[in-house]
Amino acid sequence: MGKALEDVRILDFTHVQSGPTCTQLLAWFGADVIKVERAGAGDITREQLRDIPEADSLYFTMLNHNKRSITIDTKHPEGKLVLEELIQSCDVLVENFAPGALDRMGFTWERIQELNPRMIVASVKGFGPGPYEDCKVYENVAQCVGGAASTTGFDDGPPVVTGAQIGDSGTGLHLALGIVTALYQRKSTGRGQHVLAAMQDGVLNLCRVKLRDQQRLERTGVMKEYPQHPNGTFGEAVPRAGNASGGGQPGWILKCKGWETDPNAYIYFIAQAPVWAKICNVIGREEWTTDPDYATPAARLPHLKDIFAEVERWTMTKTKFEAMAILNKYDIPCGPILSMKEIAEEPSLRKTGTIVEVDHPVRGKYLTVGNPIKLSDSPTEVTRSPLLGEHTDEVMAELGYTADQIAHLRTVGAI
Ligand code: CAO
Repeated sequence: MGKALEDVRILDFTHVQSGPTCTQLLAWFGADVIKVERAGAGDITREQLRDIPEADSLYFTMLNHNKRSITIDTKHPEGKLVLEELIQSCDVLVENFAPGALDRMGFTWERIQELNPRMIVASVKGFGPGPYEDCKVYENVAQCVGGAASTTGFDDGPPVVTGAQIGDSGTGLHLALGIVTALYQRKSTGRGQHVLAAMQDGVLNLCRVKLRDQQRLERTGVMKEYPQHPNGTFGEAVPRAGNASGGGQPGWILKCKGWETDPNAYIYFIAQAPVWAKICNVIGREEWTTDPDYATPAARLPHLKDIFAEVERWTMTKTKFEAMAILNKYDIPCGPILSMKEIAEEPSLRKTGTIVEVDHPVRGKYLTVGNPIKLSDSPTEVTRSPLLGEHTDEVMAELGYTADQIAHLRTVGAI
């Protein structure tokens, strides 16, 4: 079976996490992704957080599957010529260098357009145009400036960053959508364009509901579904909501059997209005279905803490999986808090290719997260990440270089 993006060639100038997430996804959809790295060094993550000496780190391998690696010194005059040929033969250039780095290399938007007017240039930057556009940005900085940190954590504690890499991987996903959209538009215009995904914007997009709440707070002065209601106070800005649900159905994390020793013996429980009567039955509080203080969603809002405490008395008598099985029988939305160990060992995730075991010539077998997006006509086969410069000769030969020319470029340090 063919692949959705099999005609697309990508010049992958990305490093660390945000850019590589994007190009890995495009590679999984079938694009030929050629990763350009510096000889002798490569993407800095090859050696970061190493768990096996001399082997590419899991940080690198898990973000660079299905790609080819070519080494080029893009500041060497002869290296620049190779890069120019690659620009002429590719459809998309993806980069997440610090602001201005591509220009300093001599590859401005104008120069790239001169070389290949059909080229789509896609960039991740920390910030969009404005006062901070020249700043370098990493994941947690993006979470802080995009509204995630100020709205995560508990009201009586400091801002908290989340383990979900919404700044890096989240922005990589946004960029991938921008690239595919630009490729689609190129079909009618014949022209490339610049695609920018700023990490601050990507995080803010994922925190959209909090800007919703900011405006609700300004209008009404209170947010009745937040744990601060009815006993706490609200300030000028959306407060941290603990584990409250971001949607219209109240939810909270509750202890389950074994919580005293197992840090993940918890379940997320949603007091969804349509199944309120079933909830009352399951926990043995049938009278709440008719009690005017509990019978309607609005009446329940000031009592959410009591309600969750009562449900927790029930969940503490069950393991998280027992509670999940019982609650789902009654269509009551909930979810066990799964540890990474439990997720890694979950057979159904292996079956769908969401967790994949990959073999690597230096590190041996390891687990990775496969393509979370499943296309019925473009199935993903996850292949290992490339060794540094593994495909330099192959790609150079495709560009028409002879073995002697390749040897010369290697001798002068251009590749
Ligand atoms: N040959 C020669 N030089 C190369 C090269 C190659 N193949 N590849 C990269 N370089 C050079 C760049 O041209 C740049 O040189 P100058 O500073 O002289 O212009 C230099 O390597 C370093 O690039 P950088 O500034 O991007 O890297 P850094 O480690 O200093 O910063 C990061 C890293 C991530 C903070 C920065 O790239 C950034 O802000 N990127 C945009 C936002 C982003 O993606 N952040 C998330 C990263 S994932 O957590």
